[in-house]
Amino acid sequence: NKNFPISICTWGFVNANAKAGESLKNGLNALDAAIAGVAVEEEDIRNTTVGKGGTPDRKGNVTLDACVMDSNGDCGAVLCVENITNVAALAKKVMTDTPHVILAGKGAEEFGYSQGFKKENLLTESSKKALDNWKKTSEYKPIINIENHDTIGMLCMDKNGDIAGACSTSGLAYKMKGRVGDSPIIGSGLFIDNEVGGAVATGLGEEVVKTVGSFLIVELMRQGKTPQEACEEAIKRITSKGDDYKDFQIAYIAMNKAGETGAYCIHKGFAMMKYQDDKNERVEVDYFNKI
Ligand code: SD4
Repeated sequence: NKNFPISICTWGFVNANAKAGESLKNGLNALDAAIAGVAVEEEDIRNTTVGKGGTPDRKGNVTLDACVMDSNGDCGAVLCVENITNVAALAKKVMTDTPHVILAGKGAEEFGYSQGFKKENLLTESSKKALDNWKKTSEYKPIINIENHDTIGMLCMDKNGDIAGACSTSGLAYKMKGRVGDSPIIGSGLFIDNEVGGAVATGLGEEVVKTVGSFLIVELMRQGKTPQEACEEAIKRITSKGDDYKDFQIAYIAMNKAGETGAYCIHKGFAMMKYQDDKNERVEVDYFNKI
């Protein structure tokens, strides 16, 4: 099938998506390609919303959330992990090497070291300065489209047509200590059903969790909606609740079993990357708030 392989990811993460797309082209399976893709951003300290260099909580701790889901319906997640960069890979280890699906905090970290993950300082000097600056007002307000890149969520379809995904984030800047968002919550930040398709989310995690966004999108696709229609419906579930949506961004991307993709968000400024037919393209995504 000429449509395979395919890789899509949130925001303009060109290199991450190229890494996943090329890995798929070289025959890697969907799950490992997605993990390799998100690792590019986890390791890039210039990206202040994922992995090393991620923005800390208000106490100065960089705490990461990630999950993965495979085409056979297995999944793994790590919540609020410190000192380990490649948390999507760690989430896979939880899936493959423990009897559990989720590990949190110190337990996840210790498990990581036992699996050979390196202990690293994730807090950069510039993040420390930015935190000191933030403390002058301590105003907690999610910023719409942080530097036009944010949490990385990735969906891959490999040469066999199997779909898997990964999601990795440092969460919202200056969150409360211990806060966990949607990104490591299976069904909210990511969901895959290899018979139907997959979806991932980025944006204000609290609102994604309340509507179990990614699971919702996959179920809507199961009922016959295209990925685009399903993403639009999931955004409308949120925007129809009141006017609060004016102050936060949420974006979804989705892929179905036929290799069709879709994406939708609340506010202008979100893009997704799409690798298909050997091309890695940036796709500007349509949005709800047109005024
Ligand atoms: C979270 N969804 O922790 C993530 C972060 C994000 O725009 O995507 N921010 O809520």
